[in-house]
Amino acid sequence: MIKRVTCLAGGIGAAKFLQGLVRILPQENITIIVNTGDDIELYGLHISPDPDILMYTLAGIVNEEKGWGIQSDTFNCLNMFQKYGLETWFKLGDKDLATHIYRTQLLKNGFSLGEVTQKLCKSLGLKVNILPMTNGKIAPQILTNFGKMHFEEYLVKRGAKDKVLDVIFEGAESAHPTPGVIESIQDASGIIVCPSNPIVSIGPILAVKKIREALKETTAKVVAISPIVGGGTIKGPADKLMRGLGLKVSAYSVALLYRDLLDVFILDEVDTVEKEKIERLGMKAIAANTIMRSLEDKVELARLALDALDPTAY
Ligand code: FO1
Repeated sequence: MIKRVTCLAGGIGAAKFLQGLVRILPQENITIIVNTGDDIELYGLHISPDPDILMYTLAGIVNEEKGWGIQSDTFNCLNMFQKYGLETWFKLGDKDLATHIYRTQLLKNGFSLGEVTQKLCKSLGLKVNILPMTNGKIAPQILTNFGKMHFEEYLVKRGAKDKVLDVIFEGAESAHPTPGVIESIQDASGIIVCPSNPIVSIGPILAVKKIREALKETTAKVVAISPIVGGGTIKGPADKLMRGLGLKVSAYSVALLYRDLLDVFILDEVDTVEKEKIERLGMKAIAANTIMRSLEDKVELARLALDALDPTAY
């Protein structure tokens, strides 16, 4: 069995998958390179949606219904902001705000985003190694018929209703991987690309040149799980973004985006017809249930990914 894995992750889809993975592997053996492209500054605070979604989920405190935020949180601070006439479209709960205040304070005191994330994880009792993809800034800008905007503005403030024309990765050229990221790819016995948005979650991670290079060079097997099922998304705007970029919304399109990196691609059983076409891209394709409704589904999918990474398995 695979011993040490490194995962590439966005928010909600990845968090569900990782809930299964931590039931199989010791947390200490898992490194997660997480997207920080959704990071946003609001009220002078540094918000890191994807790292927080992973942290809260794995710590068992996430609002399960939404997939983000903290369970039973209150919104007193946000209500007060509203009284002061501030914009409150991004729903930050009181407990969640504590994370952002502490993160911002640590960043101000000279800690890097990677160090801050480590501190937060430790305080929440986590032993997984969550590494922001970069300590720098890569903010994908969504170019729409309404203008260019931050991803959260496109998704939350404007409800993903604008026509997407392009996605621009500002800052990607000059971004460096967070210390430990490249080593985690080189030392892993297998790499998993979680079922996350390929454009704005995995896209920004792969836009960091050295990360993409390390993934190409690693001798460990790389498996990806399709976030696209039956020509649509389970959650989030991946379909709209893919369409905006001129891509067909299919598991095949996701495999095509990752083709230079992958050994194995897991697609949903409803998309079995795409299997052969995907294998012609030069990777093994496995059709299985990828919808994670229960904990058993999550564990089963994680086990399938681990088995697919095991070089002794085939
Ligand atoms: N998503 C929403 O749809 N509405 C929100 O108001 C919202 C607030 C929020 C606050 C903290 C956080 O960590 C995540 C939050 N999200 C919210 C989720 C987030 O917008 C996206 O799902 C991720 O950025 C995509 O992975």
